[in-house]
Amino acid sequence: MANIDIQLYFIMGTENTKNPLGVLEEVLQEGITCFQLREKGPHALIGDEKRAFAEKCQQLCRQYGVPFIVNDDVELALAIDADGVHIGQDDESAADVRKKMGAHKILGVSVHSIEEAIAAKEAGADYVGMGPIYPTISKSDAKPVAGTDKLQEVAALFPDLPIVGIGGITPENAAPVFRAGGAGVAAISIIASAESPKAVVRRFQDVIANEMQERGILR
Ligand code: TZP
Ligand code: MG
Repeated sequence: MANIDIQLYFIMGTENTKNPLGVLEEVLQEGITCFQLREKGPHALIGDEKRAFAEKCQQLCRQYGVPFIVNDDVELALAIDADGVHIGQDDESAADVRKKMGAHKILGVSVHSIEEAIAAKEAGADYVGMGPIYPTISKSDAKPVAGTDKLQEVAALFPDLPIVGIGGITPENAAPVFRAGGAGVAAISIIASAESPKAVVRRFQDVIANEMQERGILR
């Protein structure tokens, strides 16, 4: 099992912005705590091009000491020695992925219920993602909007399981995720398509600092 800071988790693929490497470097500089390469969509890179792009993202993440997670593609993650993998319920089973990745890589799993959270935990997930918390334009096959209720239930049952909320999250609506017991917020479009991604990251950081202060947690 690996320790991972999912407090401000940025997710992106080449379809989410015109200048993905520029955006990534800017938000790494500004202090995102985790990055996931989620290369999806009709014009998504595949094969060698995907690998080359992944390696560029990985290089940047290393430079800033931020974990580099690959969405879905366990083989790519293994081939380039990524820090971890994030999978959904329709991907390979979490237990199989844990076996392939070994004990020390990060494994994240998307869950939507207490049952799925229990299974992910038993399979060795380091954290789980829950959502969509709010309506999203970034996932065509997203489940119905869930709000923070389920996240709150799972957080109450498993206080040691880090949960990251995802889906339509902005600095303005992020606080309820932390108040429900979330360890972090994940975002794609509000950051990737912003005129100033770093300004959005700063606004997230203000909200997070405020929420941590209210809980007496100093960073
Ligand atoms: N899983 C649930 S919602 C979502 C994913 C990958 C998309 C989140 O993107 P955005 O743009 O932050 O709503
Ligand atoms: Mg998936």
